Amino acid sequence: MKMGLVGFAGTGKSIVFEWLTGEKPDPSKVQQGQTAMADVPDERLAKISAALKPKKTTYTKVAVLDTPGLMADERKDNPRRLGVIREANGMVIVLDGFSRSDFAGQLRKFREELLFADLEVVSNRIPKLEAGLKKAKPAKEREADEIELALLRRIVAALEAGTPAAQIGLTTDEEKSVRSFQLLTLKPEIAFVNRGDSGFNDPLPADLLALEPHAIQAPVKLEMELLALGEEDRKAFMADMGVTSFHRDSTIRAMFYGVGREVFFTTGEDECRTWSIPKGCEAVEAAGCIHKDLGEKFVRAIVISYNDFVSCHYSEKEAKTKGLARTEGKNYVVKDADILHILHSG
Ligand SMILES: Nc1nc2c(ncn2[C@@H]2O[C@H](COP(=O)(O)OP(=O)(O)OP(=O)(O)O)[C@@H](O)[C@H]2O)c(=O)[nH]1
Ligand SMILES: [Mg+2]
Repeated sequence: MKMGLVGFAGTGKSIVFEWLTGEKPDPSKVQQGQTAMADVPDERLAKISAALKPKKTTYTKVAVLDTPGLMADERKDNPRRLGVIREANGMVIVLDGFSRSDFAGQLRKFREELLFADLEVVSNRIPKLEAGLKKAKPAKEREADEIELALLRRIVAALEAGTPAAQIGLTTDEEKSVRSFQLLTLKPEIAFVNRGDSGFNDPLPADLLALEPHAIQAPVKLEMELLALGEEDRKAFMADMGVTSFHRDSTIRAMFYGVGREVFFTTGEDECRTWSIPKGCEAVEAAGCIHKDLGEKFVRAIVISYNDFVSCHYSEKEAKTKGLARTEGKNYVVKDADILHILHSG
């Protein structure tokens, strides 16, 4: 799962990257984008591990991608800069909240760049299809090209009217047929306000939340400076600055859940861990996330919901005795935080 940090130049993407991953991006590699991993924190797994004391505790990770900033005036080069993000599953739009207060305006302007970049990719393809249709070709191919052309024209019209591809109502088949474009306006996004040393306890303005209800904020630079201090100094400065909590963990979780991922747990003496799955996935697919073989040789799953596991003192045995460990088949839809024990053949 890869999340791109995107935004106009100087909004603090690289600082956010370091805050989230603990790694400093190399300034000489800005143009091609840089990736580092971050654990997705999970208090529930921390509690499971505290109780079961496995040899190892493993959190699922997200890959965080730092990208080159866009130019607000020299727009021509922006689609190329955005090319770095095409392979990401979603994006975090970083807004300057330390030297500016027009968050909604910044977000609106950035989204225009996404529309513009998608428009360029899709409209480049149209003349090629049109030219191809003028030549003789088998009826089946012609029909497929005509369908694609109509779809692309529909997308172009929508983008030109300011509608992101995600809001056109594409069918699953249509989405498949435009997958190779890796449209930016089809990707899930959240807005992140990178606050300065003040204002970070204020609620986000309503005009921003109207555009992006899941927008989040944190004073990134300040939090990094505080985290670098010794405990006593940190406490004193936190009280001084009005910082009551740190936002790194909740930000990574918002990024993870914001693109439609969830987790399930596996537990054991050797290892307890979280596994990343798409929301609504079936047990057999979840098993395949652990290991391809486990998906192929899936027989059934023993499922305990997290709350039941807690009430059973983190014991599968106790859950079984109390009838709280369900036996589920391939098509069981896994819920966030289910504890799964996959039984397999061979
Ligand atoms: N005061 C203040 N300055 C910040 C904050 N975040 C970033 N900056 C400053 O903004 C400038 C740009 O930060 P970067 O993290 O390099 O921004 P960027 O978005 O990666 O920039 P590009 O890669 O050029 O697009 C630096 O001089 C930072 O010190 C903040 O929270 N407070
Ligand atoms: Mg940068």
